Amino acid sequence: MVYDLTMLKTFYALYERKIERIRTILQRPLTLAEKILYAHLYDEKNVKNYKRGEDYVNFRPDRVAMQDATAQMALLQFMNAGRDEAAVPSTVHCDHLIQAYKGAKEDIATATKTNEEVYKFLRDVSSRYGIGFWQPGAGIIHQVVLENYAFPGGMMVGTDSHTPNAGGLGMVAIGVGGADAVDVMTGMEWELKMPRLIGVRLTGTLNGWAAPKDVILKLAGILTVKGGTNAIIEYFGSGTASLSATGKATICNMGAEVGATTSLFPYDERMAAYLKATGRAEVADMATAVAAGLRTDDEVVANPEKYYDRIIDIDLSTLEPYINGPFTPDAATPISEFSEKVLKNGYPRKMEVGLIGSCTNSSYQDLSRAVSLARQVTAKHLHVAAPLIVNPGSERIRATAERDGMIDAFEKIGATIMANACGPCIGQWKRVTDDPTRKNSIVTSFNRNFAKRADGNPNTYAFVASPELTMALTIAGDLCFNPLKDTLVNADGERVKLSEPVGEELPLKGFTAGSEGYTAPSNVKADIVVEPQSQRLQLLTPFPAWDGADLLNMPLLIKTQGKCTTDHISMAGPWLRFRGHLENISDNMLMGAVNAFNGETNKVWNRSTNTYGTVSGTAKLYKSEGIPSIVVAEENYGEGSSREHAAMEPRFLNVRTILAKSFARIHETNLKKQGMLALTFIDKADYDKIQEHDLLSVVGLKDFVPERNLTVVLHHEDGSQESFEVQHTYNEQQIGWFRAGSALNAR
Ligand code: MIC
Ligand code: SF4
Repeated sequence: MVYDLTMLKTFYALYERKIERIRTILQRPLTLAEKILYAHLYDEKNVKNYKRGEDYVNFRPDRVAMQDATAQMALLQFMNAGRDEAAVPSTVHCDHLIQAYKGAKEDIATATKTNEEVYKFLRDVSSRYGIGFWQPGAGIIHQVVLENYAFPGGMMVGTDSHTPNAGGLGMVAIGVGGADAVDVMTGMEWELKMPRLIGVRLTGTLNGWAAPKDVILKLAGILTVKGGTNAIIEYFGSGTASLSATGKATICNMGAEVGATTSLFPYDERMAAYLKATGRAEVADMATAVAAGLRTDDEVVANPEKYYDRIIDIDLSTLEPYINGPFTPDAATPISEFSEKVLKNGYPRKMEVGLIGSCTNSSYQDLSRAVSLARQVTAKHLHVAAPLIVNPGSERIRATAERDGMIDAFEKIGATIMANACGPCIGQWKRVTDDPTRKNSIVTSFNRNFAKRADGNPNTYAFVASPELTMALTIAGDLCFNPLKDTLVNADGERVKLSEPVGEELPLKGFTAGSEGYTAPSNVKADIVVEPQSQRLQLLTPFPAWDGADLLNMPLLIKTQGKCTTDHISMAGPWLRFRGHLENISDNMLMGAVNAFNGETNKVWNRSTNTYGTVSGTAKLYKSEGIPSIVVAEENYGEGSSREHAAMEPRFLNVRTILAKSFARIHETNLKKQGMLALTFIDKADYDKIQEHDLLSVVGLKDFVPERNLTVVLHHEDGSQESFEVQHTYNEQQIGWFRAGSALNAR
């Protein structure tokens, strides 16, 4: 057993009384999210009605999870925080650094060699500070958390944006940057703006080709990539109980794609069944005993308009399968309209690779439904037109799928089974292609499809769909194929139809453990050594404190145009190897962002040399001259990942301010934590006033206080000036971080 049963016993023993007390003080019915949030206030004395979307509140999460690509920076900061042991149960998961190429066995062997130094560091630090360690190949963080640690009513933070996956087991699980994880691991209060609540009412039951994934694919189209910012999406209504726990997890996982703080389902029998199947019958019993406290109050469900900030209805019975993309996860299209869209927009029609798995969609149910289609290939004498890649989410899933003949069925149709790791989902994919300059389409059961994400190729059009639809399109090799109505020609020249996918929610014979790959912390207090000449790891030097002056005459480093996700700011793939080395990874800063003045990437005007250069090279030169610079951006800047490198790199290269039309939640917090100024336009049209050769000043910093605007002055090249007010969301404490140079300095 890897989870802490004693902790859970105490938690459930106190839970009901806590909820009663909260209800008595607040004097109103509660939604599930409210119950869990208020039950985790840092100081129980502080129960009062917090204003959603406005008040900052301090919480005390139960757990922390970190994955290898973000854990390095999180732990480097933790090591500077002066604690001897993590204050709450915490785990590290080695999943992002394994490159998918030949198949699981070879790829893990290669990764173990190429990442030896990093894995050793993570293992040693984990052991030293009482943190559980999951080795490469054990599985993807969110799947491993769901199988072992998530519990109804709990609260956790994870250094990965898809941490909300655990909402499938009724846990408030929130993606954060490493500095936030350090707050929790040091036992300090963890701060979050009280989220707004979006209620999604599910009715009916899924049938046919529709899968849980389609709920969130449709919702992404409704909410868009920023519609969930600073909100928790709470699912309620009769339809919730018809979805498996893992299906719920898929839906919660991808809530990250609409920017939601987290997503949450009420406790039910499907969750209990999953807990039991994964060896946690005791947790299921304890949760069942307090079940009412793990659901939204009936009064809320009866009058949701009164209690949620927004309500969206989805009828599962009529839900169509969706395909979202390319380049953004909110471009949602029902399958019935997809082929028309493909033809109209000239998307490459040939479907070149199908990819199944990832943290989003590798449950037993997902795999078994996809396998039911794979089995039809042989039975109906079909031919699979595109290569198939499968990344199981965990060793437990892989071993069970192997025992039940599913791996074999995939392999029979030519699939390559990759490691139980992120792989192609995060650009760790050594894709073999005849011509990378050719536009090409891929379909994945993953969650994100930003440009260049999977294979680094801007010519790849990536679409996300359910595993079953991904499988069907892989068989057809044609984006215009609609398995609900179209037929395929088989080897005998006959027209055949794929039958609807079917599958088991949970393995009838139970899960088999596989070789789990978990190392419990030893707590041997050995010194952690980081070699000064290492290219992979670098100890952190604190950022300098604010010098007390306004930020004057900053050159515009880049004015970005359009989408600027964390993949644009700090690319993953080959750069993941520098996630523990701030100086080295800073060379990728903003290399994917489009310069608004020339439409190109990584080509910005350098005022010191009057030539064009890379973004990081230009910033580096300014830094060497002691000049701070500024970045200007459009909507939802920093969308996507929790990687705090996207905030630390600019800070390291002396960028002092990001001025955007809006920010994604995790990224805005990351910027604040690292002592940056994250400002937003009040009048978005002011973005257009900024010219390529401008110098920008931020004035009013001596009176930097919450809720008071600052002023930006533009010094144009012709000597004229313009100024406008900009706003910020810093509270007292966060202003302290800015003054101290970072949150870590302010401790
Ligand atoms: C992602 O899906 O983008 C990642 C890679 O898992 C990131 C974390 C990272 O950048 O390391 C995330 O989602 O937070
Ligand atoms: Fe890994 Fe992809 Fe999941 Fe991120 S979204 S944790 S990269 S599998």
